[in-house]
Amino acid sequence: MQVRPVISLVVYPSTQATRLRSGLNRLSDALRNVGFSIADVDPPAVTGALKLTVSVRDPVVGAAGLLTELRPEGFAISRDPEAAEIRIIGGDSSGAMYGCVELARLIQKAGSVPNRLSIVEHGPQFTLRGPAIGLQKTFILPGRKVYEYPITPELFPFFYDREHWTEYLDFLWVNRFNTLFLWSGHPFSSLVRSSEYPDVLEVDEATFHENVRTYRWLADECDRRGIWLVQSFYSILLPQPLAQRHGLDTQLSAPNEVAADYTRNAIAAFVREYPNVGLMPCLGEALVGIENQKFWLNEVILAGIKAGMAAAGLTEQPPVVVRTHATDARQIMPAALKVYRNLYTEAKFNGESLTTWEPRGVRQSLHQAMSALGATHVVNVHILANLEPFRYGAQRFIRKCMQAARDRLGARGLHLYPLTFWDWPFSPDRPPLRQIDRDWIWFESWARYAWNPDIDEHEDRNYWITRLTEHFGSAGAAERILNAYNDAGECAPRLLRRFGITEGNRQTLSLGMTLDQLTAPEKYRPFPELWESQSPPGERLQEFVEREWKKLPHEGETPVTIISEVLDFASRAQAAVESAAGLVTLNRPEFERLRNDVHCIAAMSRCYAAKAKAAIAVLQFNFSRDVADLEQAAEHLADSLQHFRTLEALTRDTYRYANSMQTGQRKIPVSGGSEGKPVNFHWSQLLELYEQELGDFQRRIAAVRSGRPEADETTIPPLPKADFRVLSPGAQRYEVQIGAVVFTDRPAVILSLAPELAGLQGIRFAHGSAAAGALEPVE
Ligand code: ADA
Repeated sequence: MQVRPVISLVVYPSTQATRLRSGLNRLSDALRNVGFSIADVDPPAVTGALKLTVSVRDPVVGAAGLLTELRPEGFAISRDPEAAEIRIIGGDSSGAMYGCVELARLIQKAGSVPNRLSIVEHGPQFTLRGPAIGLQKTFILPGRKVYEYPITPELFPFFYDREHWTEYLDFLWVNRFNTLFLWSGHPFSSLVRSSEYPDVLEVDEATFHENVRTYRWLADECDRRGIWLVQSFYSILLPQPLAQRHGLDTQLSAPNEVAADYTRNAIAAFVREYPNVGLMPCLGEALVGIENQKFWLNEVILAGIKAGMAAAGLTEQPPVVVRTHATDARQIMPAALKVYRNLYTEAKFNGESLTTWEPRGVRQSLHQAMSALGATHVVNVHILANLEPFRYGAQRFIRKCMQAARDRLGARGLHLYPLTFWDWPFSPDRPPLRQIDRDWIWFESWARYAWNPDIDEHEDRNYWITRLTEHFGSAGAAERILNAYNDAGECAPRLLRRFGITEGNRQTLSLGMTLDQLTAPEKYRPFPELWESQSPPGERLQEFVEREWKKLPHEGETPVTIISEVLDFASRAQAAVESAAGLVTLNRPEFERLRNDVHCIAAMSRCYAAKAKAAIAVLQFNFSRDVADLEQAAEHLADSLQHFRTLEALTRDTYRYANSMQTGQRKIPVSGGSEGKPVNFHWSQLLELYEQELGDFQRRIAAVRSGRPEADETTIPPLPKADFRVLSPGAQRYEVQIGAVVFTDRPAVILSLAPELAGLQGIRFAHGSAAAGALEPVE
């Protein structure tokens, strides 16, 4: 008869925290899976049993030196070669839990208990590490405004899918994420009912009960894995039933008594209902004015939390993360810290894109000022408007970003968006994949470097090669794929920071830019922080050409250095992924998708490089007035279009969209459409625009050459802007620009534009009612 090996499990202290218990369960499962039976006795009752000692800071078990080295969440695992005892020591119960999870992972990977173990993880450098999940959609709901999405099974099936949550939370656990941020505009009317406002729910009764059950379950499941759930909300948002009853808008720019009383009660009820959940208020975008925001934080949000604590008998303050978005936390925090201790601050790392590991300028100062407040400061890697929709696994870039978050910004926390925020849990691929499958390397890289951004580079590279070998079957393929990920990942950050209009999701990088946006960005509300904060020092196109013309020296990055770097990275990435192709033995379909992405990034890079060259030639023409410059520009423009065609062909059947937020908020290269009617979200929808752009440009040159130049549009100034208010119900203001939707009830967009009109405000109304002679909607 075969004797099952026995593990004698000894735990100090024997009264175990929930998270340690769940770590032990996971470890026990792994041991059982490799054939062990578990006995909870000491000394081992069975001769020859392997002893496994798990302890939290226990001097009997941990050597004194080691104990002083282990910080919270840190752990050590040791086993002398072939010795009959394995020890796991945690710096705290989370640390002991992570030790168990790590040993379970090693056992699972090896298929047996390793004979020799010597692992010391002193503890993370970033104390708070968590991804975000949006309870938000790619589109705006009819009759609703931005961020207004009640939590229902129709809108968010994933919220109710416990199997998916379990898999996802286990994934976070293994990656040692200790926070999960849930984003919602106004979660309260889907999750709590206060006795003072029992009838303002925005979901039906059955959904409400299911929501409460699910949310409680989720908070408990998080807690079991040492993960702290944090709920975000915007200010001031009201439930529609309450707003309607009081004749108020659902989004308010200033407080009033009804809104304050309701919100205080809703937050108190939330704290009572879910005492272990943290809160993350966004004091803007609707609410404006520092005084208003201070009042709202202190007198409404924090007061609501304290009322909830009193009602629930809580003595420990739930954590509150204050975002610096549409507010200035430097002015908000001092007063708040006087009334509440457990506060964190949070600001975006590179805005709503990933552009540099050298953040500087005003944004760097803002982060530093917040770090100096004494509350833990968290960087938010927010929407990735320049990386969408492609895979991103440039661990080299990510590692430097985490070093920068610590050293240049003083942060000690990471709040990470998924690559496709507005469409969780799906990826943009056609057909959609799950983001946790597709983008495992995105999450794993950030988590790894949030734990320790200083891992030895050689050891680190080997780690990724091992991980990629697990995915693609051969070390040769893995090494080349890693190179491809790293090189491809250098392109989009450089392109946006040097040529872009904004780092915000007002721009989708991969859809390209018009020549006019490159040569005359001032017409498109450029956001200087992009190149003054979220980029190393350097020159924009106009500045570069002027210096060149005047023979002045250049400073920092220039369009020309970026063009050459990006082309070089793109070619290297393509060569690397192609050389991996013959070596891949596992997950072939995913490799093919990754391969296609690398080619997409290369086509996008070449498209930008050629267009930037065209822009340089056009800008040079402004000085030289030499038609040869325009002719050269036309050649580059034609080249750029060719690369866009390649990009379109590569994405036509492989992607559902380029960007996950498909609303009128998107302006560059063209508008995302009027509310509820997404347009221009796929390359195939933009091909015509770029073809027309080239045609127009060639016609202009022909006219110049023939001596009958069309009006030289570059010298025509836009008409002055007028101040006006839109009074007609149903009419909307919009920015007059190529791609803008001109009617509220038709998808027609502006295809070309007289320069006099660029940047003016237009009024959009319904075509149907206007044709019927009325501006107001006719039923
Ligand atoms: C911008 C962005 C939104 C959202 C917001 C925020 O307004 O366009 O999509 O991300 O920032 O909350 O930071």
